[in-house]
Amino acid sequence: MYTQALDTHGQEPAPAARDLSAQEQRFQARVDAEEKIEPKDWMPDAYRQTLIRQISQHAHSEIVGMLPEGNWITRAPSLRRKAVLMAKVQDEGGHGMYLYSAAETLGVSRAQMMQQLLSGAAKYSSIFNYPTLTWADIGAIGWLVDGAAIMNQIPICRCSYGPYARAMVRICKEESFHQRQGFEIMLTLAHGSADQHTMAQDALNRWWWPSIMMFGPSDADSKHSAQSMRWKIKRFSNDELRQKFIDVTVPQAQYLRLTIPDPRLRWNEATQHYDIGPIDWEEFANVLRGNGPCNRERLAARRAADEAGAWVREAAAAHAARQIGRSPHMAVNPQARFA
Ligand code: BYC
Repeated sequence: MYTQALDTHGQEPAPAARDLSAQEQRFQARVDAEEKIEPKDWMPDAYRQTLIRQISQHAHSEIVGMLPEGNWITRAPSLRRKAVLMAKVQDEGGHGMYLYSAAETLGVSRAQMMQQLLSGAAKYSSIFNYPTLTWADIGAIGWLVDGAAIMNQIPICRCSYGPYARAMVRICKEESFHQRQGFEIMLTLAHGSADQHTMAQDALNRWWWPSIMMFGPSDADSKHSAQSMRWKIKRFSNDELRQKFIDVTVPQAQYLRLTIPDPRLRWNEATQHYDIGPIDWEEFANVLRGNGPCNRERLAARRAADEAGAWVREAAAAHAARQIGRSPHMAVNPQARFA
């Protein structure tokens, strides 16, 4: 349902060949020929920096994304729900680890990335700055947020950079399970008692627009899309993926007998897509500026976890140093975070 065929329309024309050095032209030819770029291959510095930016933001999103759902592990309504949610949150942590590892192959250290997150300099997905107020929010996150994530991430399995593409294959399989568990929670609630149905509708009301915004600014305002599509880091524009998500999700909401909170939502016979009402880009910008409902809480939680875990990293580094017969003080490795 979420799989997408290769489609390159919407790409801007490539810059004139004379604007690229011979080395850049050879690089672009490899990308155009669908060859994978590997860590030791030559690559333009801007390609490297774009990947570091996107992959590290993606990794941070997975790690911060553990917080809103982790909030419900102790309050899950049954042992089965608790076990499933714990597994899902653990998966997100694993995704963060694969992605930090993929970014490290580009020459950035995990310590640098972590410092950027904890200082507030790095971005992570806007969606995780919203609170999880009821159990139905866990259903809505799985259904909508993981659904949106799959839509965005399936094309990244064909990203030109090998380590990122390979990491995404496994991540997408797990995200697919996450989406189904969320939909199943929503199905149970929406077809349950009147109160449960109301709770499911309330969660949809609060998570719909933030999920739509997850895909990023509209194409007209997306500063990185054109170049990232030329380099085949991105395969579809933000608006194309957003539309695919809407088209897939509206019938799912109908099946759930829930109402999408958009009075202007209409099936457009001419385009064969759903039209939606205006997106509140001011809200999106505000969340990106750090002023969403939970931005401060999320960073505070990550900082507290980093401080609380310092002794574990030090102990792991000391143990590793002893294993290789060196002084622990010489071998304390700041990159050993999460070791
Ligand atoms: N939130 O030129 P644009 C998950 C930023 S994890 C915050 O379109 P690009 C999950 C963008 O970074 C979900 N910032 O950029 C986890 C850029 O800022 P800078 C995360 C956003 O990179 C746990 C600026 O706006 N998924 O799903 O071409 C549990 C201009 O945007 C957002 C990924 O990271 C946003 N929503 O396209 C459950 C996927 N959108 O760097 C689920 C990989 C945009 O210039 N990333 N910005 O300061 C991507 O596909 C792309 O980076 C994006 C943005 C589509 C997100």
